Amino acid sequence: MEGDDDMAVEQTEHALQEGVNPVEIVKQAIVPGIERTGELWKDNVYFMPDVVLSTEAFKMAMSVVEPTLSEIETDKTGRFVMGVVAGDMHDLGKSIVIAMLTGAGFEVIDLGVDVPTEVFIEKAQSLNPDIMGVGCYMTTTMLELKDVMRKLKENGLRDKLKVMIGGVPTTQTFADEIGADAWGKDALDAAEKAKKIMGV
Ligand code: B12
Repeated sequence: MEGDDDMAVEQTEHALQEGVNPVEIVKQAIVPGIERTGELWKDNVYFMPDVVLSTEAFKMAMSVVEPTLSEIETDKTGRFVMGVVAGDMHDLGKSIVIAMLTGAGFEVIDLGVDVPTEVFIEKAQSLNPDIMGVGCYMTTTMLELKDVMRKLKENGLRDKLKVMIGGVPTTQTFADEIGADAWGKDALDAAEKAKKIMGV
């Protein structure tokens, strides 16, 4: 939370060496850490540089635990392709959602940030995901979500996958308006709804 990435790596390695279940490390330490950062940001205790430092520590800790997560998750819940809309570089929310989905047993393919609509379409075709997650973090990039939905339909892909959306300016009402299958309030909500979609 305090952005000490060396310590984040050391503590994660230490927990793994001690035999702590990697899913529990994500659920009980790494995710709560970044969620607390989000709360401190909301309460005006943390400023943007603090948030950026916390993210770096979050990512470093995740990089230690991720290889072990994919080793133990042999029985996948489903395939989830995730990306952030064009023009939007925010990736903290996406990283947390990916961590939670991985913990829930999904095979997650991360398309990254600033993803053009065409790439979402191309990946929907080539990767054949069960669910496509689209993140959007600014009011100025919300129209891109509509564009992704429209192009999925135009390319005959809409009935082949479920679409989940999320990010600060999005709401359930907006999700309904653009015809998304689900909206995730936070990472936990996202993982629960994704599991529900898969019937788990
Ligand atoms: C950190 C941050 C940054 C960092 C990003 C670092 C990074 N690696 O991501 C930096 C400093 C780089 C940054 C840059 C900018 N930012 Co900024 N940023 C933020 C800030 C403070 C926090 C966002 C965040 O990470 N929150 C914490 C995460 C954990 O929460 P979350 O994103 O909501 O995600 C949760 C849920 O939404 C959900 N979820 C998220 N994604 C998904 C996806 C799916 C599919 C589902 C189901 C659920 C889900 O689960 C997540 C976990 O619980 C917000 C303020 C705010 N209150 O949000 C502004 C904010 C988003 N930024 C803003 C702006 C304007 C910018 C800049 C344009 C600033 C500038 N002038 O340069 C640039 C944009 C660059 C670009 N093109 O994208 C504005 C957007 C305003 C608007 N129009 O809507 C905000 C709202 C700040 C403000 N009040 O003005 N930013």
